[in-house]
Amino acid sequence: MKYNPNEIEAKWQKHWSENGTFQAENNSDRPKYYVLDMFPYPSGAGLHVGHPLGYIASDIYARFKRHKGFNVLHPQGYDSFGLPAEQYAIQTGQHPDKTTKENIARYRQQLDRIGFSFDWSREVRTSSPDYYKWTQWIFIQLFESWYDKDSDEARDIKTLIMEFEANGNSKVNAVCDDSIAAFSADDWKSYTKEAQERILLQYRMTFLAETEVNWCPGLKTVLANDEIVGGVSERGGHPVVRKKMTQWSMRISAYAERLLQGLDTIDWTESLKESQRNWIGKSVGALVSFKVKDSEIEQDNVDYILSGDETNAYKIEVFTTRPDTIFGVTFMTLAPEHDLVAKITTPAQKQAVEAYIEATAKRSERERMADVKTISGVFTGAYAEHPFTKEPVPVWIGDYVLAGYGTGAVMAVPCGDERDYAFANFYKGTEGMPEIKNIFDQDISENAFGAKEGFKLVDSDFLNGMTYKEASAKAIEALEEIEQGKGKINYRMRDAVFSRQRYWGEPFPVYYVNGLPQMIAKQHLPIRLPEVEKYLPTDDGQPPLGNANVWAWDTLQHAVVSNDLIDHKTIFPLELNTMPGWAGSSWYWLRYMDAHNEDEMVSKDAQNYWQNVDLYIGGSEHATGHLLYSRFWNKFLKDRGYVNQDEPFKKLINQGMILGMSALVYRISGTNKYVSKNLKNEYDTEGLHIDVSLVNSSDEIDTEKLREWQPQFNNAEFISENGKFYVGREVEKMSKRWYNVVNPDDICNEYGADTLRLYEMFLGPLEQAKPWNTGGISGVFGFLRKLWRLYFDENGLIVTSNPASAEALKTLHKTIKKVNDDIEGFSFNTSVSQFMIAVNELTAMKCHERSILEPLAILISPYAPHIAEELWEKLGHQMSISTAAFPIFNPEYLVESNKEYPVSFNGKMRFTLNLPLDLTKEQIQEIVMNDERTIKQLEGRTPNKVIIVPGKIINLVG
Ligand code: ANZ
Repeated sequence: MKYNPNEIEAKWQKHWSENGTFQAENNSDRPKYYVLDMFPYPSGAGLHVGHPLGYIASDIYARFKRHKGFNVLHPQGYDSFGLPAEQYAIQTGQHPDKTTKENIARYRQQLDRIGFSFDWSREVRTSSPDYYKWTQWIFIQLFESWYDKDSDEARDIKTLIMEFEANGNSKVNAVCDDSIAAFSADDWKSYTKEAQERILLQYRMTFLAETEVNWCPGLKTVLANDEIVGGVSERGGHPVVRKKMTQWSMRISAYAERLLQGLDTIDWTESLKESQRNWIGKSVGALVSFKVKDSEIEQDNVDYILSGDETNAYKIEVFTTRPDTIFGVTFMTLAPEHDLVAKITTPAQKQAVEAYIEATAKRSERERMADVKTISGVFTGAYAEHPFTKEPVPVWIGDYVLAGYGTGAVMAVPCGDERDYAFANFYKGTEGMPEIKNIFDQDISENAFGAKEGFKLVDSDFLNGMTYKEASAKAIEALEEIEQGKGKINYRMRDAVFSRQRYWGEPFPVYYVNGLPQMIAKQHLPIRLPEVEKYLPTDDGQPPLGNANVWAWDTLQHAVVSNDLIDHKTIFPLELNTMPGWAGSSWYWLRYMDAHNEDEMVSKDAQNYWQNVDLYIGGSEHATGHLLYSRFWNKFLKDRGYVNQDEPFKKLINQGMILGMSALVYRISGTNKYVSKNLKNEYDTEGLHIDVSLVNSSDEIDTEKLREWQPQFNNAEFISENGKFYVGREVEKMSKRWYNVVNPDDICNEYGADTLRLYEMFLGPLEQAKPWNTGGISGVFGFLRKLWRLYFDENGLIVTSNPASAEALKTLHKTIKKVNDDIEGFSFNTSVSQFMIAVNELTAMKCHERSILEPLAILISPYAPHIAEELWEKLGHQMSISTAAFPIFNPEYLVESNKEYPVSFNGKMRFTLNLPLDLTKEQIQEIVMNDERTIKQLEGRTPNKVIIVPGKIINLVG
């Protein structure tokens, strides 16, 4: 019987699907194990061999855990809202729902061919109304919540309203908008409903705010920071500018500290945790207030009055991580966008300041952060007052200060901060730039900045002689005393903008009454995406949903109705933005637990049983986007009692990228002549990518096929070497653009999915990036054929029930131990080598014993499940091999009973002798002396001495 992968694989894929073999149970006495993959975005290009790498690893682990007796949840679905489908729709007019469904069908076919043990009965699609109903519901929960800093959790907004009714807002310690005016209980009760709504909006976990956003004119949408790379949009590479817009935002900043602390409780790589820590960016320091000299505050600018201060002067508040350097303040710098700039600039400086502001508005925040070298700014003409010395401190504006960080203003200490130093030096000698104050007992040069442990303070009044830590604490104390400062922890992470000007995303369950947002009740969800004629924004700049004609909410019928009916009495306009790509992926792991529940996002029972994800495998590109947002929503849902675990993903592994092996032909510049690779240095050439499928395993191409491939080669001239034409190879990202994409379907057709799975693992350690090299694949295929031949010959099964030899048992148990340890340690590539060794050894032993070959099939089944099922069935089993227990390692079989002794004569090894280990020295000596080879070596002599170290050596001397 021959190994025929195509037949076997189709048979078992059908069997698994028809029998629901991998369906997880929500009620089980077995322990649970939840293995999750990052679900794919179903793009039009389909899968290439890089995509399934992580899925194969997680599938091996899931199958392994089933063998170990766990009830395994290993689901799959689609992250199916997103920009590419929308852009395709804009270009072709096809509804994104249609193309998305087609892409999903193709993905499903490709995934099925690889033999994954997914529980497809739980499939989710973020773009399906049954699913986004719950995304909308979560949004409503966020709207109905506020963050209480005292209990450090999100709470029902009703509790806040009760507090307002009882005590006003004076005792409320919330994460909320800045500068909310104080009000009493009586004030609150006297406010109109509308005024109350406006106040509440400043406290809600999701809120409408005029924010400065990254606006991408090319894509006509707002982008999140992590969607911008190098100042341009990640998709399409369009420029991004800053713009003020009213947007939905999420108060993720409320969770900054908990997101940071939670990292210590989960099993993720240090590098991943570090990127989250950096993103959250915790800074411990102080807020310090400086009064602006000779400034008279205007009546409507009460926000800027120092609390408890009667002087009526504007104040500049700064955030500093180095309060110890307060006596080193040489000047101050405000961000050009700072509200105070217009108020304090002197008439003489007005023109220069305005010109500068206009120039900087063109540069994006990203550019400004990255740009340490170009220092530029302008003096405002105003002076602040030093809180202790009362000396005047000139106030500048400069674009190295970011409006969105801290307070958007800094106290500039050139002796302690590199940028302040560069700035002071650049403007040295100009109006408003004093001499640099050095407050350290060391010389300051460009290389000596920062919190140097050894530095002591001088010229710093009550801080003299102290080091940085002591002085910081002392300075904060002193500032608190004069009510001009306090300790403050700052986080770099900003609240997350949640509105997108796109069509293909979740609609908000929101309508507007007098400009105030209202939520649609849960029982009327989902609010389905409306039909539109065009997927582009409207001509007057509204988002694409502005094109919809039926997009108004009838509060009596509880239905979406025609816009013509809007009367602002009972029928109101609906929100035109949609949710961002991360909305649907921030909770999908919960839905898999209870995918068909129509009444709840996930039932309590399902949550209690499945808890959270035990193992999550996916790409490292999601380190700060998806993985932070998911942790945020999970913590929020926990606060509100919908989930019971603090962290969604206990263990996380990033698979490395599989790179493509591009193929290049070399064209002589300015001609249509091409030269074989080794001749290219003789000419001035340029490399052109060609399709890797045209190249054979020796890097040779058939030039006739190349001519047919693309018209530019039709009439080309090829200069070959020795009648052969070779291409160059380069390792690059796998991409259609480089024609280096390998389709898993092709590998499955030629060798089968089991070979593909083994080979992807065999390429190298899971977490490393590695090039795809089709060359090695036939070796893996050969291995599977060899495995097959342990069980079958031409006539059929050759498995015997004879007892196994000690050697065969040793090979088996070595393999059990290795594979078990490898899978537990996620070292899948080394298991594949062990399988090859084992099969070679067993073949050499001619081992066909059932007691060896049955456990061997189980060992291999997580990696090559189809062949394993077939062997298992042919061995006479009725149940799927996935129900078989993982073989148990018995160390006794590894204990050596014999030793291959080296036998030496005067120190020279002449032959070896295999003897049982339990012989005495005397017994060994007797056997050695009687061995024919010894007699021959001694030629009749008697050795002076026979040295025997049992278990080690035999040496005859003399
Ligand atoms: C005085 C000082 C003296 C500072 C010194 C540093 C060294 P991190 O760690 O990133 O939080 N800063 C504050 N707000 C800023 C803004 N909006 N744009 C640019 N820079 C800003 O850094 C905090 C430090 O960065 C603050 O401490 C402030 O400069 C500056 F020897 O204040 B420091």
